[in-house]
Amino acid sequence: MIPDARSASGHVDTFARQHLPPREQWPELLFELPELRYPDRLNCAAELLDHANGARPALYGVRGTWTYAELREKVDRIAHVLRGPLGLVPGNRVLLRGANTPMMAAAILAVFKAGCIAVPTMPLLRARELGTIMARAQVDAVLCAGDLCAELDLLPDCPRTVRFGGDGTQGLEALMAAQPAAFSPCDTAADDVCLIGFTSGTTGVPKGTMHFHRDILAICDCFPKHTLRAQPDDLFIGTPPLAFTFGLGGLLLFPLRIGAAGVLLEKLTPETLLGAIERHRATVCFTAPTFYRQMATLAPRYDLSSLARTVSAGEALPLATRTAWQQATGLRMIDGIGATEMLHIFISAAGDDIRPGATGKPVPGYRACILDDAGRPAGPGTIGRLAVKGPTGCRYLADERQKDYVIDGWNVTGDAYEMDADGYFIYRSRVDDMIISAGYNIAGPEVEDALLRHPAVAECGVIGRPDVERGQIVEAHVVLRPGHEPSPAFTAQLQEFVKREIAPYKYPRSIVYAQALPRTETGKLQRFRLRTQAAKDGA
Ligand code: 3UK
Repeated sequence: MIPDARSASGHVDTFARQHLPPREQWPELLFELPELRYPDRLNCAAELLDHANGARPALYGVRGTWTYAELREKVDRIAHVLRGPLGLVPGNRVLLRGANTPMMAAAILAVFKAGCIAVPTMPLLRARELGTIMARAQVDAVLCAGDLCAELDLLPDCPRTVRFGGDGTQGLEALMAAQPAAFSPCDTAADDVCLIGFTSGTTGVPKGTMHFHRDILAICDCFPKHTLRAQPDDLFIGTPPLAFTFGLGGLLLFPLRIGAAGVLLEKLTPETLLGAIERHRATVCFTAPTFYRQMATLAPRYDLSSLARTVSAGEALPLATRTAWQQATGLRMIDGIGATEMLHIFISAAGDDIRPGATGKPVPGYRACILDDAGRPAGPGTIGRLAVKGPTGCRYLADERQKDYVIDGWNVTGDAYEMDADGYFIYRSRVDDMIISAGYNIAGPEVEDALLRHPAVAECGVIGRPDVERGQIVEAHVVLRPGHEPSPAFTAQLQEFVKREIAPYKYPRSIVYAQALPRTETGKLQRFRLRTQAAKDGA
């Protein structure tokens, strides 16, 4: 299809097309790879489910396994519930709330198949945050896991809500039982919106990113196909919530696209994830760098021989964590940078292409460059803003911030990166997190990486603390491993250690000890919370 042409929408409710940014504010889209030339009419859930071998396993959960035939039947019955008893029409928004379970996955796919728009939300969100999302996406109905309904009850005008995950005698399961087992997919356009993914929003009002049916397939046909190179007999496992596009892709869409299977488990810890890998004999794991760091220490107690590939994303992978993981498991980590705006990973490397210290190269289907201060593409060796384009890209739901993310057709992610002479992209820091101390630019992650090489350091986060003399000073927030105690002498020892690892002017002049670091549900360190704390302490 011609990327700019729009075939007739399958939506009856035209909310999505009305709230897309104006076309001139979209990023440029690339469909150069032959596998990205999708037909004009496309329903991604039908593509993922309706051609599969029904006898093969699709999803594993604590309550058992669903084959592709079983998953498809659940999805079809839920789609009937949405369009029948719930009275929804194509284009309506359905908010989904639940932990990672096969039923949550089926509900998301059913929304796609019914031609509605899924608005998945993280389990830890509170009523106020849910209310904001409901208002922004003008949600028409809610599907909520029974154990997470309390927050919704606090909302004065929550749309019609159906609960799922009970004993099957009430709620969604009871409605499903009364519906036909097969649903013919809504005839949607490839560029009809099917997903509004809200950013985990470290600051400000969350942004809704709008994605099309073809985007769902495009992410499956880029990173997993060309970089991960997963196969039908792979078994995917990991922690990111399905409401985070890292998890939606890695644990659900990617396996389904190739007829493989995914394990969906809730409330995973490093220990229970390791146990689940061993029990299920999982082959592909998706999680955040901090999880791998903690798992590396525990790995010798588990049989992880089934694991063939592990993917790290969500934040920068410290070299120390890459090394620890490889020493513990023999596996070379596939680091990949993705973003909710881009839907999934767009720079990565696997196997012999991995260069420790670099994220990798643009995933086939994507292009990337570094923009200098003047906004022009810079050559190797310049630290600047990372810019990317590909088949997917940023389209915020009615949001002024579209103009900040898309510049001259490039998606500008807010990350400071550098490209080397071989075209590898090296992460430095978030643009806003760059520390400027006495005129020096210091990237916090580099100091973190040095600290993480000290055997007593479990976790750390490095920020700039306001300072009269130097503007900012480097401050490290450190969690020690069991058996180590903070003391002034130990602080001096850590500082000396860093000075030996990296240029001495980068050493943390202040070290604060903590029991844990503030993180989002997606595993990201909340540096702004460390900074507010530093500002408070200073006042
Ligand atoms: C940071 C990384 C360095 C980076 C995501 C994979 O994280 C995801 O989406 P978000 O919208 O955040 C995007 C931002 O997170 N980041 C992510 N991965 C890396 N920084 N190295 C990495 N490997 O600042 C980026 O701009 O929450 C990740 C797939 C889907 C996703 N949504």
